[in-house]
Amino acid sequence: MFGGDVVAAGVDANVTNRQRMTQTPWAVWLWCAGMGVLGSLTSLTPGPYFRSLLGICDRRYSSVPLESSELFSRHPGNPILTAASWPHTVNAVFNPAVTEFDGETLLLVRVEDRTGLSHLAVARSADGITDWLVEPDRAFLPDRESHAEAFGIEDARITRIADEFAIVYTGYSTDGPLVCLATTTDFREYQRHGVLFPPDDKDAARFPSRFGGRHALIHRPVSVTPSQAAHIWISWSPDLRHWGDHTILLRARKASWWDAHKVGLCAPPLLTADGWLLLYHGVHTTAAGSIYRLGLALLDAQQPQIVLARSSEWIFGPDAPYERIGDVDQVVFSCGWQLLDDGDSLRIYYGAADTSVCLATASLSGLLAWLHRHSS
Ligand code: BMA
Repeated sequence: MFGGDVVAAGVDANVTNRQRMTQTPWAVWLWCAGMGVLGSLTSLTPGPYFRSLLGICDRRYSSVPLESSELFSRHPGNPILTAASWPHTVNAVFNPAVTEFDGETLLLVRVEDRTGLSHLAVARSADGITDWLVEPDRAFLPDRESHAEAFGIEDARITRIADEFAIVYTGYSTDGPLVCLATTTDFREYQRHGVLFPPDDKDAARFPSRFGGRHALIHRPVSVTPSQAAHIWISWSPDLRHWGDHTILLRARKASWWDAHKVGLCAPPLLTADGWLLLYHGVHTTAAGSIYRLGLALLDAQQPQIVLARSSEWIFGPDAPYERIGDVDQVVFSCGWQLLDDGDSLRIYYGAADTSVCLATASLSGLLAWLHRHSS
């Protein structure tokens, strides 16, 4: 029912060449705890600069509303993958898609090399957290001779349908970003199915099931009139080639809202008892640049063009130093989540500051309860 987003776990089988994640040294945590005690006793807390470096130790400087901040737990080993995890020189690794493959967690990571162009690389882990095996020979590389992928491929979303994995990704064409589809069964051979939507369009994913025999795709075209409106749309197809009944699902809000400038789908829709849960990103533009944060929406299970709920507040935003500072500051951007066997534990894999791969966990029932209370 949940398509490719189910279940981690499984036992590792003689995996070599593991790229190990960087753990926060225990001494740092001890130091944070010590400074907290010392600070409350003597008011000699570290200044704001050190607090920002140690952002996870001091919630007073968090920009995330307290209640929302409690929904997600950042993994203490974040970032779980960095450019240094790769066996060859790359600039940044971020915005991974996720699925379960061969009993392991498989990430299709956006890798930006030192040309500036991106491709999608496979990283696998038995527990989905540590001991990642990066496999460059399984990478999905852009067809640089084609119009659609001339400047690389980016930001995949994976939907498992039976034994096949549908990969919807952004092709960076000579005329801007567009939506492409590929499939694979082994993450070694990739079959391209061409361009689904022309530029500018991205942030797309398939549903794992059909509706009345038709396929549905969520995507994010950008229109130039009356302004740069970047809303989330849903479109329909009998055959994955011919698309119609295009409808706006979620509009970017206006003015000072957290999701005023652009919105776009994050992970593929997740079927819950209450409907399809959407994780989406919203962009707020400030004098200092854009801030990318995450919010939730809920679609009707049978008629996903009907929006049942949409979060008024963001639920996850840049806070930790690795999210605030990087190649693109102030960005959390997710392309995949994974529901574990217990049916409630969610893992959200995300790119931090367009630089590294991170992990946060949440309770599905907690997210749904929060969404029902904070729907606008
Ligand atoms: C979006 C996408 C993402 C990127 C984000 C922040 O438009 O291109 O890949 O993470 O911007 O730079």
